[in-house]
This record gives sequence, structure tokens and C-alpha cells, in this order.
Amino acid sequence: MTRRVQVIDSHTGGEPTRLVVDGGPDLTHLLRPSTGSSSADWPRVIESLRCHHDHLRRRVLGEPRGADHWVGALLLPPVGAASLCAVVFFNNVGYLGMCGHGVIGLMASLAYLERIQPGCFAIETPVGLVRAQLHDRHRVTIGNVASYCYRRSVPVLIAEHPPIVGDIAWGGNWFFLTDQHGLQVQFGNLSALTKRAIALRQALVSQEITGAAGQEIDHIEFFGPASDGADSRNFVLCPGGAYDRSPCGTGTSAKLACLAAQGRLLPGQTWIQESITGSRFQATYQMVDSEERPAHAPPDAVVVAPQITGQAYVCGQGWLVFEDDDPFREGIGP
Ligand code: PYC
Repeated sequence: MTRRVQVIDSHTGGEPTRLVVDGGPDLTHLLRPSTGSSSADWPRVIESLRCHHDHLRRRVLGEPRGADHWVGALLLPPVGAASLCAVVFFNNVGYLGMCGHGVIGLMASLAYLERIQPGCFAIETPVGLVRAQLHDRHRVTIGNVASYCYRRSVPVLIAEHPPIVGDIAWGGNWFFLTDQHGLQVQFGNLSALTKRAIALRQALVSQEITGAAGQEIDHIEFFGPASDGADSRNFVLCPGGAYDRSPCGTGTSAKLACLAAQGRLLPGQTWIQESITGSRFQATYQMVDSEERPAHAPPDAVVVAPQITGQAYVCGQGWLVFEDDDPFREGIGP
């Protein structure tokens, strides 16, 4: 049977988001597991996507219709009456807890479809409720999930290089953040940055260095000097080996948490994070109330509520078509 999936493509600071607006699985029974529940049963939603609907992820993002650096977003009905929608982000290797550039792209795409006007909205994600303020058709501020620095100055041994020391932080995904990578954070240096970040991520696994509760650190963030007007430039390696073209919303949240823990940025102060492509996010934070602390945060962790502002542009709209006799309807590769 020929299947069709309706998508809106956008990019946020150069990083693409492919929003699935129709043709995805019906997960209503999992999103609303019992009458009166105020939140989706996210572990079961993700398990169902992984075990029963993973072909959607591979079809939508895999070649020849997608590419490794694309992030997908499955638009779902909200559970809470006050929420705009629920969303699950995915990439070339699996499902993400949150995606900051993706929420900015989602808002710009819904504005493009004229489903929303400028205003403030709540969005349900597997790691918690995210706020999003649409300023105009492109500019969005997200109030990300509470973020914190889990461990500071952690040494990691990698071959043919002095130990790399960095911080481990939660920003909706797990990050290892360092400026001690020994490389120039410049666009012309992408292959060396990618190689070192992959080696570092492999070393984290082999040295059993994890986030809280043994969670895998699947994003690596390298920092270097920025161009005029920004505070820092980053290179972010995503779980599937691609680099983030944007400054990475969850990565910038993790950075804010580390700056707060180090006393280098005060609540309400602005931080301009530049990406390896030159795009920028404006970021700030407030301290969080005790009831908003993530359950996995140690009692002594400095927990912050990040706000990230960026811009997204719609760059495509249409139907992906999967003809039943297309040998690559499931994408290329395993
Ligand atoms: O913006 O949070 C983000 C993100 C995560 C992975 C790619 N982008």
C-alpha cells in the first residue's frame, strides 16, 4: 500500500526540523492512559514508537528522503487541557528527550500553517512541560525544562591526547561540555571536531562515565572563542554522529546550568551562544523553585530554568510518498 506522510520542514539557525503533521501513528490510548491523568505515559509512548512504529522514523529521516543531520518531530494531541500539543523528537538513531531548536521550528511551522498566532504556549515533551513564546512568525523564546550541572571537572582519558576535563550537565538531554578539546572551533575544522567528539563519547561509555541514574551522555559540546557580539561558539555532536548547525537549545541550557554553578552568569543576565555555522541563540535563566527540580538532580545541584530565543524559517511543505514497490521505502541502511 502506498503510504503518505505530511511534513513541514523548517530550519532553526541552519539546523533542520521535519515536523510530521499527518500520517503518523495514533498513540491516543498511550497519551491518555487513564481518565483524568494530566500527563502522557511517556515511557510507554517511546517504547511503542521504538518497538512498533520505528519505520516512521527511518522513513522520514533516512535517505533518500532525509539525511543524518535532520531532526524529526512527531506532532501529537496534548493531554493537558491547557497545552498546545505534545511532541516527540527523533533523529537518525533514536528518540530525544527534548530538542530546543526543534521547539523553535515547531512553533514557526505551526505559525506558518496559521494554527497559532503570537502568544505563549505549553508543549508536552517526554522530559516535561516546555513553554514557548511566539513573538512573530520566526522568533521564539522557549522556557526549557529545569537544567543543572551534574558533575564538574571530570577527566576523561582518550587515546593520543592529554585527558579532556569537562562538565556533565542536563538540559533536556545529557551533555559533556568542555573547552579543553585542543581544537579550533571553526567551520573549516568540522571533520577534526567530529572525530575528537566521537572519540570522547566512546571514552565516556568505556570509562562508565554517565549522567544521573546511569543515563547515557549522548551529546558532546566543545566551546571556543566567538566572533564579535557573542559570548562563546560551540560545536555540538548529536547522538547519530551529525553536528548541530544551530547552537543547540538543550546544549545551551546545559551551558547556562554550568555557568550558574560556576558563578559566571547571574540569573537574568544574557548569554549569546554562537554555533559553528555562525547562527546565534540569546539565552538567560532564572533559579527554579524546589518543586520544579528534576527528580534525578542531586540535592546540592544548582538548578536553573533556561530561556532560549532563536529564529526558525519554514523551508518546505508537502507529502513524503512511500510507494509499495520502492526498494528504499524504509530508507537506506539497517
Ligand atoms: O536544539 O536541543 C537542540 C538539539 C538537540 C539535538 C539537536 N538539536
